[in-house]
Amino acid sequence: MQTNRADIGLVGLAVMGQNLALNIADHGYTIAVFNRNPDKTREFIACCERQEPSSERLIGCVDLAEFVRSIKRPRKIVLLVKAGEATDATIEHLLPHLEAGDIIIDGGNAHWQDTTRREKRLSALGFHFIGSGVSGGETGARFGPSLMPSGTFEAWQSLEPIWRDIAAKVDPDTGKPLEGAAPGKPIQGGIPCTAYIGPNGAGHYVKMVHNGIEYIDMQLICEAYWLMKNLLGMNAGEIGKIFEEWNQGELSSYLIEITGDILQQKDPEGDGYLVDKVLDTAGQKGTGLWTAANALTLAIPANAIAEAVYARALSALKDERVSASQMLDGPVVTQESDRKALIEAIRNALFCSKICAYAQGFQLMAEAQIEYDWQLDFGTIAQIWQGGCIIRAGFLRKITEAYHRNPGLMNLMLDPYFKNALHEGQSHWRKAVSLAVANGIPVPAFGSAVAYYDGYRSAFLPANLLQAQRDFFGSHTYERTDQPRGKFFHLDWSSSDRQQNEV
Ligand code: NBP
Repeated sequence: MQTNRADIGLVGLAVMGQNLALNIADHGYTIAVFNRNPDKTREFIACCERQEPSSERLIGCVDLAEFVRSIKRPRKIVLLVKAGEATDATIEHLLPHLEAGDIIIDGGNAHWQDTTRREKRLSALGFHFIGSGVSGGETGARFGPSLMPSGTFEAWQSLEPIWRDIAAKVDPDTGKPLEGAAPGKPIQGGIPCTAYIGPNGAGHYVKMVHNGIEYIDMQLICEAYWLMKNLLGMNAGEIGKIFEEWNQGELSSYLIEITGDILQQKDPEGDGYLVDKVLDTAGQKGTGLWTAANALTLAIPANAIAEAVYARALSALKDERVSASQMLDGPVVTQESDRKALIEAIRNALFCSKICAYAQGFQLMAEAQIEYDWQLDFGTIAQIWQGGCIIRAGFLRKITEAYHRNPGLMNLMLDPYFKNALHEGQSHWRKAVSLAVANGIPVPAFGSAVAYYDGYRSAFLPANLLQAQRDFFGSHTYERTDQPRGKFFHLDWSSSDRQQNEV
């Protein structure tokens, strides 16, 4: 084995690691690969030698010391192992073999606080640690993922050429993902969907918010489908065609595109459409939950994102729902006669709700950067998401433009483009939500998005009463509308003289 030959190393040869290694090799880099179970390494190398044009740039290692020695210094070692304990275990095994200045890059779905903890520990030992969100699943890893790296800027500069090469690319003129990559034939040119996000856990934080947005994007699409099915009696194939049409307009996105395909898929094992036979219980891996929990911690109203997590939880209560459906009554569903008008109302409900959901995600990141001492570039983050990842959409280019117009934008809904869209779409949006409620069709994400919009645009909310209640039972004090902010009062609500005191 010739030492110091590989440009980069990678540990973890499951689906993501194998595909990312091949992507890196396709871009002309020599890469050493290692897996805990050596048989996987041997199988991977043997398989690549049979069918991969870039296989000569792969160095399979079954010994960890030999793997580390094979990499040029300062070493760059990508981890794509199961997130959590496996990542810590892999780092511990690697440490005795590393030298000062070497860089570990965790591409797993780590919780951002774990990344911050690991970065702190490794930098104290003289190593660099980059946490890089990787989005796009297996195909993204192979032909261009969206990459969200953070750590020291020095370490990023060392990794940057490779990360920019392997990332998804978008057309600089249209913002559309450049497609057509094949084994040994990567995309040339275009804007790479990666950029330095910030220090310590910032990259994994942004990846977490991406996943939270992915949850709500998917839930909103499901609610649009459910309304067309229940209020218009359309079958899956017909609804799939509507999604195909929507994919030509402002809703154009990967998720709308695959929804059109999914809905038109016939059941390969019988009559009708496959989606009608898929059991209505959705799983989750936790990143949506992390986003919602962090929003609660930071007191940011990301209610639509949280609703998407709850919607999956409710879907999982299948047996309870089946029982309850026999016991709890609701209204009789009245089908709408004006199909064209309702479809347009649902399209607007989807678009307006999507604006609110993204506004919530970006507002959460805006608060996080203050709380965790980062400086996030929101226009760039939206650009990184334009290609490679699951939420890729034309819509994200509008977000990039909004933050370029006004880097200090307080809320996405206040940008002229999005404000206009909300103003134009809101009567349809309200109609769709009202019809859903009147007919007993659950639309938690549409409903919470419209409540967010109405709450955010309200100069007054009933929190006056709420704060008075808090003062009544807990002496929590209140401010007065006719006094300057910061002056607090308390009333002894239950005593006979009810004196108000400034506190
Ligand atoms: P998995 O998440 O299924 O992890 C399997 C890999 O982890 C194998 O290489 C396995 O080695 C290794 N591993 C385990 Br398990 N425990 C280990 C330990 N204690 N020490 C060393 N290695 C250990 O693989 P994946 O689906 O390819 O995902 C890899 C990472 O990328 C994960 O963090 C995942 O969350 C993230 N991610 C996945 C996707 C996706 O679409 N799948 C997308 C984006 C990010 P072994 O072969 O010896 O058991």
